[in-house]
Amino acid sequence: MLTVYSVPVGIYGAKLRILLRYKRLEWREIPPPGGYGTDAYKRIVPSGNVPALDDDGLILGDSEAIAEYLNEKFPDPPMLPDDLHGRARARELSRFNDTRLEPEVRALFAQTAPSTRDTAVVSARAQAITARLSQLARLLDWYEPDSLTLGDCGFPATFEWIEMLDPALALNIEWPDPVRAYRRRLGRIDAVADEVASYRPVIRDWIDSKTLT
Ligand SMILES: N[C@@H](CCC(=O)N[C@@H](CS)C(=O)NCC(=O)O)C(=O)O
Repeated sequence: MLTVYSVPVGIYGAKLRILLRYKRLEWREIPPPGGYGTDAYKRIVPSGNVPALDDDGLILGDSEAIAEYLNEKFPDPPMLPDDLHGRARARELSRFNDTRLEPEVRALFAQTAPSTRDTAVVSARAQAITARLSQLARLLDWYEPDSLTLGDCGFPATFEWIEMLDPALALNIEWPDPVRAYRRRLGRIDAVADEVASYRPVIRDWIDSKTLT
C-alpha cells in the first residue's frame, strides 16, 4: 500500500489526497517521524518535505513529483489531457498554484495571531492574492479540460484557505468571476468535494487556535 507522510493541516497533503481520491487508490497517511524538517525525518526523506510518498521503498518528497509519478503508475483515470498543449497548460496551472498563488497565502499564516499581526504585511499580501487571482482568471481562459487534471489538484485547498482567512484577517479579496466558476466546477467533482469537506474543519481549528487566544 502507498504510504504518505503528511501533517493534517498541510496544504500540499490536501492537494495529494485529491489525486489519491480521484484515482481511487488506497493509501495510509502517517505523520513524519520526529516532525517535518527534523533530522529523524530527513533520514527517510532527504528534503524533510511533507507530503512525501513511500511506494514500496521509492521515496519521493514533493507533491508535484508524486502526482506525476502516480499518474504514470496508475493511468486510469488519466489526469493529463491527451494533447501536448493541454498537458503543458495543466502543468503551468499546477505550478502557478504552487509557486505563485499559494506562497502569497502561506505568507499570511504568520499574521493570524492578533498579538503579532503586522497590518501592513496583511494588506500587501491581500493585494498580492487579489492580483494572483486575476492572473489565474487569465490563465483559465486557455484551459478547458473536460475532467480533473494534475493542474487542478492544488487549487481547492488554496481557495479554502483564502476564503477562511479572509474574515479572520479582513482581507477583502476580490474573486474574479472565472475563478469563482472554476472553483464551483472543481467542487462538483466527488474527490474534490470529499477532500474539501474533511479538510475545512482542520483549517477552521488551526485558524481558531491562532485567533482565539
Ligand atoms: N513544493 C512542496 C511544498 C510542500 C511544503 O511546503 N511543505 C512544507 C510543509 S506545509 C514543508 O515540508 N516544510 C518543511 C521543509 O521543507 O523542510 C510540495 O509540493 O510538496
